[in-house]
Amino acid sequence: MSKKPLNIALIGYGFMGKAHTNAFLQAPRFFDVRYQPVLKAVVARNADRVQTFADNWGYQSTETDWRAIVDRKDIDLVDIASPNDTHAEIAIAAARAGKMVTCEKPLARTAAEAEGMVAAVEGAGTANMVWYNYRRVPAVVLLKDLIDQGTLGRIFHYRAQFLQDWTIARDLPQGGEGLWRLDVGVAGSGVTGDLLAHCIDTALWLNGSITEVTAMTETFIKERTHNLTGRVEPVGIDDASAFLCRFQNGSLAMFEATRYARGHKALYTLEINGEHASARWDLHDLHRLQWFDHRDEGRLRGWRSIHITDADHPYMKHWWVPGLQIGYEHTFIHQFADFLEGLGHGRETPPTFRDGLATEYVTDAVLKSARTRQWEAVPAAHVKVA
Ligand code: SOE
Repeated sequence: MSKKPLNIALIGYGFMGKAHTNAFLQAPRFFDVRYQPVLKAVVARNADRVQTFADNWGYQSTETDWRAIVDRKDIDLVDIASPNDTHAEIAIAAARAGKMVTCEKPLARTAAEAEGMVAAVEGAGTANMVWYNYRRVPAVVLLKDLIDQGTLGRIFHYRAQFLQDWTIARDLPQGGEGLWRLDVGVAGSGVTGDLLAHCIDTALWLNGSITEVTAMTETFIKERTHNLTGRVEPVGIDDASAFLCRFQNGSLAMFEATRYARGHKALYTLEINGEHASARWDLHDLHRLQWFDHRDEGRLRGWRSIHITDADHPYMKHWWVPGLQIGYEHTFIHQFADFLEGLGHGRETPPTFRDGLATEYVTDAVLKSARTRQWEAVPAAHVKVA
């Protein structure tokens, strides 16, 4: 069966632009999907560098202003991989022009911005998705299946951490290319929106809604030179963020993220404890699920380390022979393959913008609680926004 072309315009060519483009190229090669992504255009302000990116990855054309893309009739899908302060304006304009929109996480800088984006895509009835890629790790998908089947029983606890160490140096500037994550105006927040957002998205998916949070944040280095102004300016982002929360299902949880955990580069770990079983997962060992089942025969009971590389594990039949591993980039390929599959069947593919909004409500409540030093309620994201 011949595949239907899906003309894509990518906005932004940094780390995420590469991860997304690789997914556009590989998804139809390894998965049997009805659409064929076509790399129509890539957009970035620097004309020479965007052309180099286009040549390297095979984009047919370049633009230096995203508005040109929204006006182009030959674009079906706008993929946003530019810094957080650009997401809302581009997504809303693209949706109003009838384009499908996929957006790098976090969906926006604040829940208020995200609400506008949800209203735009839902109002236009256009396909949309947020790139929370860790939902597509095979071990995490297997855990989701086990939870949904009731294998763990009643859930008591959820714990997640995302630890990095790349901003400890005092002389690291803030702002500009590569360092916009340190500039609160561009990023919206620090580790809360950048790292905890991943932990929250996975948790909401695995364990249901969060109802209330109490949080603390800290900015360890209060001033840094700004790359764009050349001046030493106050740092507005949170360098570390931790919160306690309650889930709708009655379970209690602890979350922590920091860029000041010396020795940890991207250590995302999660654990869930149920009445019958517990599971642990670790991004540095992403193809393993640690599993403990209290129903095992007593003398043999203990933690098992399951190597998630068999053909009956989620997504794995599409890759190599059993025992051979996949990595970080495959999570994006899986997510885009699911998106193409969803399009082929007229279904939405989670996490949608509305799912992304649910995470924004939690991150907003975390930042608010850190300011007020009070428990803060988290609004439900299933209510249609105006
Ligand atoms: C930050 O260093 C970062 O690149 C995040 O922005 C990504 O979302 C995360 O997956 C890895 O770390």
